[in-house]
Amino acid sequence: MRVFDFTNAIVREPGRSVVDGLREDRSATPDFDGIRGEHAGYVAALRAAGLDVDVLPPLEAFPDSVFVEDPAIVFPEGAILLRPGAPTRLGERVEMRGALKRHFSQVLELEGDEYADGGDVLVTPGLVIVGMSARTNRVGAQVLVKKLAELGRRATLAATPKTILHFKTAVSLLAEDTVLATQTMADTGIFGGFKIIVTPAGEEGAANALRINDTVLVGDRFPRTIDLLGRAGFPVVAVRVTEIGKLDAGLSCLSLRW
Ligand code: CIR
Repeated sequence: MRVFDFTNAIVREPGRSVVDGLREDRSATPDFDGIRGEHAGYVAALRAAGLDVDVLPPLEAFPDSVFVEDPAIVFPEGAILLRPGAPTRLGERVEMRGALKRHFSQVLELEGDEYADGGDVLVTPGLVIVGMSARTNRVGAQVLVKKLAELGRRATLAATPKTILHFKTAVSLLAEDTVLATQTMADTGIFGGFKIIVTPAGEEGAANALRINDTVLVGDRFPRTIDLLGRAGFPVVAVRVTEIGKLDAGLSCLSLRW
C-alpha cells in the first residue's frame, strides 16, 4: 500500500466565524459563501478520488477549525491528537478527540506543554518528516517522533523555512519518489533522496498539493503548475481554494486522510 492510498477522510464544515481565522495578510478579506462553496467542491473532489468522507459540524467558537489537518494526524493503525501551536486553536483538539475515537481504536495524545500542528507533518514512504515551525516547537516535534514510533512509524525532525507557516505549505508528496516543492524548500537539501518538481516562480502556493490514490489535487489558480504536472504524467484535478487561500491555507489543511 502506498502512503497516499486512502479510503477515508474527516473534514469539518466551516462556520460563519471562519472569516475571522488567523491570516498574515489582512488586505484581502475572505468571503464566507465563497469558502463554503469551495469547501463543498473540495469534499466532492475527495469523494470523486474514492474516499468515504465524515463531515463534522461547524464550530463557531473556533474560526480555524475547518483546517482539521492541524489538531491531529492519522494512519490506518491509529491516530495522534496534537496540541496546535496557535493559542486560539488549542481547543480544537478537544473537539477532534471524539471523531478520532469513533474511527480509530488507538488514539495517542500529546499531553504536556509542547505544541505541534499536523500541517508540519509530511508522511513519506518509510519516514515521517516533522518540521519545526512557529506552530511546532522542538519539544513538540520530539514528543511527536516518540508517539509516531509507538505507531511503528520512523520519523525525523527538520527545520521549516522561516518565511512559511507550515512545513507542508511548501512541499507535498506527488509519488513515492517525487515531491512538489517551492524553490526555497528544494534548496534546504531535505529532499535530496527525492525527485523534486519545483513550483514555477509566482506559483509557490501550489506546493500545498494533495495526492490521493491516483489523483493529485492542485489549486486551480496555479495553471503553470497544473500544466507542469500534467506533462510529467500526473492525473491532476484542479480545485478552487482561492477564498480559503486568504486564510493561509491550501489543500492538505482541509482533511485528515487514512
Ligand atoms: C492558521 O493560521 O492556523 C489557519 N488560518 C490556516 C491553517 C492552515 N493549515 C495548514 O496549512 N495545515
